[in-house]
Amino acid sequence: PFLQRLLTCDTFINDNCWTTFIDDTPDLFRLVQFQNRAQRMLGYLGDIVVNGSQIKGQVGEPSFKSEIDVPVLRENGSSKDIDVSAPATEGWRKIIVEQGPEAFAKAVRAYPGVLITDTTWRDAHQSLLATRVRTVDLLRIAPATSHALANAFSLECWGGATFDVAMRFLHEDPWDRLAALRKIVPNIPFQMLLRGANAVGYTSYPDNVVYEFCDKAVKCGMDVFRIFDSLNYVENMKLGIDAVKKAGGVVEATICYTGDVSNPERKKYNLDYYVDLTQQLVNEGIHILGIKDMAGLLKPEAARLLVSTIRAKFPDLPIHVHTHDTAGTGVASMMAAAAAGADIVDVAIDSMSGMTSQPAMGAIVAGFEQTNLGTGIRMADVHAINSYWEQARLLYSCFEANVRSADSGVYDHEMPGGQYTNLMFQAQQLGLGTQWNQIKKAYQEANELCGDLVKVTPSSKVVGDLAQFMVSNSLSGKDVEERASTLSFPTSVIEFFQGYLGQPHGGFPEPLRSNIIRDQLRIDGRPGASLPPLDMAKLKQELVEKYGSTIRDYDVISAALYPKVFADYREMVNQYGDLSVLPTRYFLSKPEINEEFHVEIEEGKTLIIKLLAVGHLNNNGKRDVYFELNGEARVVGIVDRN
Ligand code: 3PY
Ligand code: ZN
Repeated sequence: PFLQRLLTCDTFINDNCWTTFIDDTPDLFRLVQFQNRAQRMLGYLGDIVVNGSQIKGQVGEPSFKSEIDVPVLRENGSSKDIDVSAPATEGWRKIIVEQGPEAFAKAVRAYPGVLITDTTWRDAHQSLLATRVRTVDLLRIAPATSHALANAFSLECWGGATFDVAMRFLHEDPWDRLAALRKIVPNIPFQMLLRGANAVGYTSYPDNVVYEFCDKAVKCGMDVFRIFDSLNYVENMKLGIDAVKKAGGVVEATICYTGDVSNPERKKYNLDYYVDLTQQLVNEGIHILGIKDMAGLLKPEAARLLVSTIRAKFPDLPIHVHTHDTAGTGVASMMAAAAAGADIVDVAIDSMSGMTSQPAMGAIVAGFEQTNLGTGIRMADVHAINSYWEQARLLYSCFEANVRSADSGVYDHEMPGGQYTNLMFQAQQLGLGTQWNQIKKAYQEANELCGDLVKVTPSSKVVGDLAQFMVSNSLSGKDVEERASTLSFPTSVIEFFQGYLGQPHGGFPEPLRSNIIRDQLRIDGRPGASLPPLDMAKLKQELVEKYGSTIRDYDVISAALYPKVFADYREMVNQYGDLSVLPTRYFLSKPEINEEFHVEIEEGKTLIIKLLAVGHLNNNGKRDVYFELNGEARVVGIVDRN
């Protein structure tokens, strides 16, 4: 009975007598801990059985119901399997580790072909599947990827929305993801998206938080930082650039592309604007220039003009181009960019590519074969890796936004790829789904009202919120202008006009700005400059008091960036344990009765679980859910919230 009490009572673990009990009986302690973790996991599974998945954004269940087959790679021209049990030894990361970022940039620039970045592990699923791909599914394909993409410039695997979504919706730790992937893929550089002074958040943070974040990201295994600002406001970017440099990372400072440089009528964001911006970034001592076409507006001719102009002025600067395939021009634009002198282009594995995601890896790799711009990637390997992602995409089908075709209307509304699917989903949630066309039109009008902005997280949210506000309240652009001083605008819109994101190119439109912010604060410089440093030591102490001595410096950064999200995440861990190890199918949907499945909770420790039965609703509003766990019967009482 004593042991039984221990098994079912989490809080008892904090009692002092428990500590001596641990010392006296270590084997029993490990057993109890194991049982405890197992019981908590059954709590999560029982909840799904009774109440269904609570993961935000999920509609229905995964349409893939079996184990994903992990592909086998074969040696060139033979049927011999490549052994992927150990990582590949060749790869571009060696140069970063052995010689540093400058030598790496030089070697990349000197490479005769074109290199690829695979975005499958970050932007592709952010743009197609609401960023919901879990660590466990990345880890399974990581060993083969280390070999198949050994000549890739980088794997984009972190940053952007992945950081908060991991904790907020997937209940897993973003740092653990990075470290685990790094262990399996030591040879290919890892790349992340850093939102300048906003780090991986949506607002400016105190400078010391950005420095700490970058330092820890490098220590955890990050190599290349694509640093941008949502208004191309260089003051915000300088902070990110300096932080990455101090941390020892590769600085890929990035200009966000909007407008159309191939159209002489579009004057605000013309070639001069981008060349001037590049010069300002080069002055900061960057390693690589990123061109971030977040909405897919870079038509092939525009790509040719932009890249060849920058190439001519900055012959030694490696250029890396990112696009989204929303209109369907992605492959053509990336090939035009490479022909004009870009060194690296972004692609996603075929089954995670196209539409709001990046152009298809297979199309681009094949497109460059037999040219002098080969990628060093074998088509057979692309196909092998793709077979995994074809299945994985079905596993995450319940997060599909159901974008089914290209949309060249993007040249008018200019929505970034990630936001396109997101807004479409939100429009449906708000009951505005039938008015999707109106939202797109309103988005265009909202952008014009804001003065024609660079639109990317978080400035894209401002335009999106304003567009939704206009549609919900049946307001035209003219109505907004005329009634601005009396309307209750969304907070994001007010804060943008106050200057909380930074200064937009060409300034704020007046009198709209004054009418919207009225007598509230105006910020005229870098918004984060006035924020006092965050006392990280104090925060750590508070976290240790709350969660115990296992708090790491990484957790302190998570809590500094996302206090509420981190607290909620820890609460989930406290209740259910480490959910990241649960296979995705059972994380998102209940098992069938009598279906047996395995969960490896740590190396060498596997739970064999079977759902046996679900009981009647009892007087406490609970149901008993019966499982078999490693051959023994277990029951968990679950509140029925239906
Ligand atoms: C992000 O900031 O998450 C983006 O993907 C912007 O394109
Ligand atoms: Zn993108």
